[in-house]
Amino acid sequence: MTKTTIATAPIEGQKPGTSGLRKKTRVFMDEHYLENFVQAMFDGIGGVEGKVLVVGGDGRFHNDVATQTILAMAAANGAARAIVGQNALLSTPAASNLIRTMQTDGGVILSASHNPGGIDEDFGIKFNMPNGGPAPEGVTNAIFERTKTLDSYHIWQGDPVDLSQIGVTKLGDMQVNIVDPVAAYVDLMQSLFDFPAIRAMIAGGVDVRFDAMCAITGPYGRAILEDALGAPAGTVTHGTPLPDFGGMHPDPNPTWAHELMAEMMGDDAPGFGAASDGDGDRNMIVGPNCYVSPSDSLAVIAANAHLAPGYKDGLKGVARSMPTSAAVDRVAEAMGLQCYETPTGWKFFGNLMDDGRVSLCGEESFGTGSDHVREKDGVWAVLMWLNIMAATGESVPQIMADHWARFGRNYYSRHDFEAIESEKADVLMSALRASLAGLAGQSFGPLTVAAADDYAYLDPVDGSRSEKQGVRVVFEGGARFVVRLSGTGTSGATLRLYLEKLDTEQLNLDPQAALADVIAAAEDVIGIKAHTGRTAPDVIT
Ligand code: G16
Repeated sequence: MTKTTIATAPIEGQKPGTSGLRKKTRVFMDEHYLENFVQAMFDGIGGVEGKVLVVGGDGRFHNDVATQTILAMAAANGAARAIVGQNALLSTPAASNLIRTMQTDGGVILSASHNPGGIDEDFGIKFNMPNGGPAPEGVTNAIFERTKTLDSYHIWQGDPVDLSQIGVTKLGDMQVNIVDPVAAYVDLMQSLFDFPAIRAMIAGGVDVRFDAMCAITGPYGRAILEDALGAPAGTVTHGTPLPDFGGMHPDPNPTWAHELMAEMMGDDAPGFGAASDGDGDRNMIVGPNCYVSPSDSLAVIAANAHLAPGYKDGLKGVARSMPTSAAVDRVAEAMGLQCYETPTGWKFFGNLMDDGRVSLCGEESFGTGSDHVREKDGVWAVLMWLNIMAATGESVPQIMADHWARFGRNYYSRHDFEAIESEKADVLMSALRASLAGLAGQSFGPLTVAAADDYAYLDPVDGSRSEKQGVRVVFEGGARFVVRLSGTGTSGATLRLYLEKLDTEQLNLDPQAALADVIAAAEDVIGIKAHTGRTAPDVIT
C-alpha cells in the first residue's frame, strides 16, 4: 500500500449544478475524471487532513467503484476517519443524518437522484457540509474554481476495502467505520412519528403501498413499514436496490411511477400509496383515485405537522422554492407562520433551518422535509402523511377535500420539455428575459400581466445573493407562470414551465383544464414552439 500523487490536468465542465456534479456514467469513468473532481472538492473545502467524512451513495452502477476511489483519496489526503454505509449504500437523508449525529466534517454523497442509472445512464457526486446539508453556492463555486487549476491528486494505491461487513477497518492511516445504512435512520423516524398509532391504523385495515422503484429506499421501507409498523410483506414494491434500478426511471411522479399510479387509480386501490426516488430524498403521495401534488402535500403537512409527536409544539416557520405553489403560503398566513421563498435547490434551505427560522421546507419537484436532517426526505414525508391519517382518521381524499375547502386550491402543474438543444434553450431564455420589461399591462386572452421579472434571492442569514433563478410572470388576480432551465439534467437542456392559479370556489377541476388560460398565455409569451419546435411537454406533473 502506497500513497501516490498522480499528475493530471484540469478537465472542463466540472461545474456543480442544482445538486452536485451530474454527468453520464461513462464520463465519470474516464481517466482522472472522478479523481480530479474529488481532489477539487477536498481542496475546495479547505482540505480533509484530520477530518471525519461520511461516504455513501444510492447503489447505482459505479457506486461501489467510486466509493473505493473516494476512500483511497480521503486516506491519501490525510482524513482521520471515514464512516461508510455497508456495501457503500446510504440514502441521501440517511447520509445527512449520519453527518449531523456523528459530528463529522461533512460527507460525500454519490447519486444522480431521480435520473436513471447504468453504464449508459447517469452518475453524480456532491459534498454535504457538517450541518448535513448540500454545500452552498460559495463552496460549490470554490470547488469549480479549483477544478480549473488542478495539476495533481493524491490517492492511496492498494486493495479495495471490504465494505460488506459492518465493523471497523483501516485504509492506510485512515480508520474506516462500516455502518448499517438503515438502523440510525429508523431510530430517527421513531423519535418523530407516532409509530403505535400508525401501526394500529395499518392493523385496522388501511392498506399501504410503497414503490421503492428498485432504488435505495427498499431496505428503509421494509425496515419501517413492514418490520416496525407491521404492514404485510409486499407492501414495499420494487424493494431491492439494483445498479440499473431494474431499468426503471426512479423518479416518483405519475409518469415514471406508472405501476403505482395504475394501482392507486384502480377499483381496489390501497388506502395509501407512495413512491420514492433513486437516493430516497423525493416522494410522491397518492390516495385512492387522488394524486397529491407536491405543493399541496407541503401545504397539508404545514397545516397538520403538529399532529406528529416530533412537531407537537408547532413549526418555527416554513419555506418553499420560488416555483412551488403558494398553497403553503396560505396555510402559513392562517397559522401565523413566517413563510420564506428561496431559489430551486435544497441547499438554499440550510441557512434558514440552521438559523432556527423554519422547520418545514418543500419543493414542487417532489421534495419535502424538515429540520430533522438537512436534505429532503422521502420516507419522512410518507410517515408524516401516515401519521396525519392515523391522527385524524381521514383518508387522503378527505384530507385534500378538507384542506381545499379551508384554504382554497392552488391549481398547479409543471410542464417539462426535455433534451432541447442547449443553444435553442439559451436563445429562448435570452429572448424571454429581454421581453420582461415590456410585459406589464399586456393581455393574453383573459389574463393581463401584472408583473414580470427574473427572480433573484438575497439570503437573509448570510447576505449572499443568487441571480437569474427563474423568470416569473404574474397576472392580475395572482395566476402566474415561471420558466427556468433545469440544473440536474445530463443531456441538452430541460425547460421547466410551472403554472399556477388559485381558485376558492371550484375545487374539483382537472388541473390542466383549470390552468388552460395560463398555459395558453405562457406559450404566447415564451414561444416554446417557435423556439424549439416542441408542441407538447414530455412530462406533465
Ligand atoms: C435537486 C435539488 C432540488 C431541486 C431539484 C430539481 O433534487 O436538490 O432542490 O428542486 O433538483 O432541480 P432542477 O429543476 O434544476 O432539475 P434531486 O432530487 O435531483 O437531488
